[in-house]
Amino acid sequence: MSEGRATGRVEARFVPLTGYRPYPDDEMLRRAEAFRAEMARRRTVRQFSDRPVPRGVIETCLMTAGTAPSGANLQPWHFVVVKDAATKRRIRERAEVEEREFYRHRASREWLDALAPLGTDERKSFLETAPVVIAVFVEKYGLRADGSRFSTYYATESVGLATGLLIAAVHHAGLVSLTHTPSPMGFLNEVLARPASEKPFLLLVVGYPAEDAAVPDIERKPLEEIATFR
Ligand code: IYR
Repeated sequence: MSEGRATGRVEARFVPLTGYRPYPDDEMLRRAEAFRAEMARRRTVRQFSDRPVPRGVIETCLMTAGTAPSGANLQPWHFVVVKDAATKRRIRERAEVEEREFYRHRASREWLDALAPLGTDERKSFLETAPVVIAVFVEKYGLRADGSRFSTYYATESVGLATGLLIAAVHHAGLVSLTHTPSPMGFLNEVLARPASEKPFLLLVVGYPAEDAAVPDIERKPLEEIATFR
């Protein structure tokens, strides 16, 4: 008898790994390089066109995000896709209140110095101009239909991974994005009617770049600086 504790434990079930595709070394290297080059073209953009984006593209990119690995496969993420002008305006208004505080009082001199090369400030007009603002939430704990709670694990890490895939998917599809983290952003629960079990993670602003979009002249660290081999 090995019933274990009375947890209602579900047995692991396995299926063959049918999705894996092996490549010869030279092809692997070509693929790795092609993907590196594709991702290296991605830039965070702060000036958006108001041109609408196809709904199916956003839906498909969200499904890509949903393929991320997660703690105990609990997939502790929720994405609210905001296109409605009035809701975007409310998010902008609330975000700018916090950002004004941040830039004028809360941020340390060191923090403002670190941000200086990016040219950011308290004005967040992109929250209204861009056609889509995706609010990403972390399920700090799960809620069953009867209102009882269950634990999630590595929830923040999991949502970080999903958001990375979302950013890559949006770029790959031919759109640009901006990760925006108004601080604090608890107001998003109120504006978007999300439960207290969910904590805002970030806003991903998505759309086409404005005609005259410009990006900071900054560089990525070389491999030797970001990796150690031993
Ligand atoms: N949340 C502010 C400040 C800000 C902070 C970091 I760290 C950035 O990389 C960029 C901005 C804002 O969004 O402007």
